[in-house]
Amino acid sequence: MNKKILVTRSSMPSLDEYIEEIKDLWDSHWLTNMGVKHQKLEEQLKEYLKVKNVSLTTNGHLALELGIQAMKLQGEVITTPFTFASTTQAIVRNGLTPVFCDINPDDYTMDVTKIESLITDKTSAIIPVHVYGNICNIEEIERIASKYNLKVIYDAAHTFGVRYKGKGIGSFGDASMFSFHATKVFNTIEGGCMCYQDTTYAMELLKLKNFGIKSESVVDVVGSNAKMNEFQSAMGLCNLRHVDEEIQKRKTVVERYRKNLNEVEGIKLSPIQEHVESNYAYFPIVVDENKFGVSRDEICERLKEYNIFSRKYFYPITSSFDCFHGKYDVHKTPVALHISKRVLTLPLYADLSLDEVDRICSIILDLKK
Ligand code: T4K
Repeated sequence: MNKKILVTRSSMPSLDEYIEEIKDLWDSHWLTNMGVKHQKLEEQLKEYLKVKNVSLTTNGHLALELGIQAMKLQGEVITTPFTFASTTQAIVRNGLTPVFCDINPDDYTMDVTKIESLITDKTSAIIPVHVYGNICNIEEIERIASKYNLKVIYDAAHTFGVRYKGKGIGSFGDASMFSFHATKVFNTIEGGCMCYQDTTYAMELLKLKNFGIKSESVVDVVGSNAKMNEFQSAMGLCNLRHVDEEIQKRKTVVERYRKNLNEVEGIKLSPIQEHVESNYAYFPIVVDENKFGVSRDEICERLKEYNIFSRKYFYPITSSFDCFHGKYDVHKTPVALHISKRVLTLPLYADLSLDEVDRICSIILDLKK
């Protein structure tokens, strides 16, 4: 049997490098609660991500939940159902109503032409998603948000290190959440952060991620526990030293996929966006069964026969999840519904060899009718 190839594989520093990084934790016995490594990683990330403020969290999801709380959002939030469970659940778990905007069929981000018609007097914010590393139409979202006085929090889980017109992608909107999960371009095992423009959120986020504690004797908000610990931060400090090299390697893998699958009838690739320095986070293909001859599901199953595990990110769309008990009409976002039934993300990680990419592509191309 061929070696198992999963959709991704965590980037890791050498064991020696990690051990070196965590050694001083045995001297200090300081393991969590915003320790030295946590502070150092926040500083380094500010610089790397080209953002004003960074607040580290246990994971990306909690960053999003706490970001929503810090901004005291209320009522309705315009978002997209073509995302990971986290985005929609962060909104719902905060007692807010998600209002689903469709996506555009080219890059799968929020269709900005549909936002204004969804705004009501209850709308407090827009939470768009930079999906797969494709960035949203930032300028138009900014225009709409300022016209209607709405907050914007980007789910930037997929866009670590992405730059737009030379600026860090996390410097747009009021805030952006990055995920540092094991499956992401940059990981802290689990982890994440909220980047934000307005420095007054600093204290709020600090309190929210630490039980609302303002000082030893004052607890003035109902908080959570979402602190990144020192071992996670140490992993981040190590991985950050190598992330540029990792992104370069991913680029080579993506270019090989593009070379092999470009202009295959019935297979659509993500666009190369203008003014964007990509991080090559995911490699989605959208399969048109009528033109390609077999469906997305058949490709996924055939790859499995070869021990290759692609994934249907993002299927089903979040608005159709059982936990929402049919509350949302999935037909109001027909493009998201359509793409979710046809999209397949192919294996992608820095050390995926070009031979393996060629093999994956030839298994797919052999299916073409
Ligand atoms: N917003 C968006 C748009 C997101 O995509 C995500 C996370 C979030 C918000 C929330 O951020 P976090 O709170 O997670 O920081 C995975 C990840 O768990 C999840 O973080 C990620 N999105 C999502 C797209 O993918 P699963 O359920 O597909 O994970 P799993 O366990 O099936 O792993 C996928 C593959 O990754 C495995 O086949 C192999 C590889 N892997 C996995 C793990 C756990 C590794 O190489 N190492 C590992 O430790 O959700």
